[in-house]
Amino acid sequence: MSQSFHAMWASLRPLGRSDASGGYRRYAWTGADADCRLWFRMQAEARRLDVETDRNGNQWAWLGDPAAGDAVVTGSHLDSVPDGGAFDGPLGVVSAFAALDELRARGASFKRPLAIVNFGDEEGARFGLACVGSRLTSGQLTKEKAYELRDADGISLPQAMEAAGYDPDAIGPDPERLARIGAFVELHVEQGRALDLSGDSVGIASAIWPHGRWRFDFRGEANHAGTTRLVDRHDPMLTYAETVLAARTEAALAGAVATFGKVAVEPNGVNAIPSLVRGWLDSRAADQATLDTVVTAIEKAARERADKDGVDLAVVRESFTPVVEFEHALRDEINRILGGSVPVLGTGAGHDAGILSASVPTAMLFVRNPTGVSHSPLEFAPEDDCVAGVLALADVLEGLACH
Ligand code: HGY
Ligand code: MN
Ligand code: MN
Repeated sequence: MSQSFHAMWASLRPLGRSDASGGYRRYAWTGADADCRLWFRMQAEARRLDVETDRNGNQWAWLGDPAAGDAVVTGSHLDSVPDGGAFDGPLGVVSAFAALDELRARGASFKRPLAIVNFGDEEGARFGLACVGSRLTSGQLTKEKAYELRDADGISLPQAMEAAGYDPDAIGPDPERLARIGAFVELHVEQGRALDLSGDSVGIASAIWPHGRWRFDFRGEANHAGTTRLVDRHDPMLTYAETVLAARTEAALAGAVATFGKVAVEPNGVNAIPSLVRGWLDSRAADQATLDTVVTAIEKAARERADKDGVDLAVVRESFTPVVEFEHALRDEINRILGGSVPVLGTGAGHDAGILSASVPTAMLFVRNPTGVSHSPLEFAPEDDCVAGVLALADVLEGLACH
């Protein structure tokens, strides 16, 4: 099995990789995305799996008849954040194929259909909304709302899908497909250091923190950077800067996290006071009340500073995922299959499993990430931990689908 893991890792590695940063730029409905989709199809066909792409662009590779129902599904996503790492998403997809190879080597016989899935647009790097593929399929994102999504160049999601050869008119909920799933298990690199600290290769997810993305539009007054007196300025960059600092203060006070990781400035000239500064806030907390408190406090600080600067502020929530508590029965069954002493840990990272958990029994396996670094070219998981993850996933799939 580790041979097939290596071979898949090597063939996937160059797709969508930036030579400049060493990170990945696999954005929804782009050429890199198409390359990854072709890679997925080739891996599935090489294993004699029936491959299909659903109405929302998610890819499914089936062993057995989906119509039989009660399928065990595993997989993750292949898209990335800008300059993301190699493991976030792909480790779950590669491990799924490698786990199937392992089960075939063991001579396992499947009593339930098995599927390996590649969910489209999990990171929302291009259109700003996380988990578009799984949200559409589970009915958590309507076709109307999906049609409103635009990328930085003003291209809409349906336009991008059409340009990639997909029919955007078909998108929408897929309850029949979800009804055929008995359990979904997503393996993912840990985006934290809990397993490194506990000394374990593999862990099981307990919950996902509630988290969201808010766009702050700070609208000021464009003017000359060299001739406009300071007292006469309505400079949105100052308001933005104050808001970024307030975000850190409020998150620290609440034991939450808040990040302004993306900013867009108009007209973005060195010698021009901006007319508009757009900042995107990502905030997460262990519970909803804390998250609400933090975001409310950040917005309050932003408005107070906006008043002082004579700047207009509009805040738009662009993405939101409520707290996810993974189903205990499946979680505990997986722990039993894996020997009963696997650490169970929460995470602040969102996943398709979190979205699907509202519709089907869902669980997650985490693989140790010694630095905890993610959403960075430096993201890394040691080979022996990756192999341990594949073997654990194979045990889980065997326990769920072969007995
Ligand atoms: O942002 C997240 O938590 C995930 O990586 N999409
Ligand atoms: Mn991610
Ligand atoms: Mn991910």
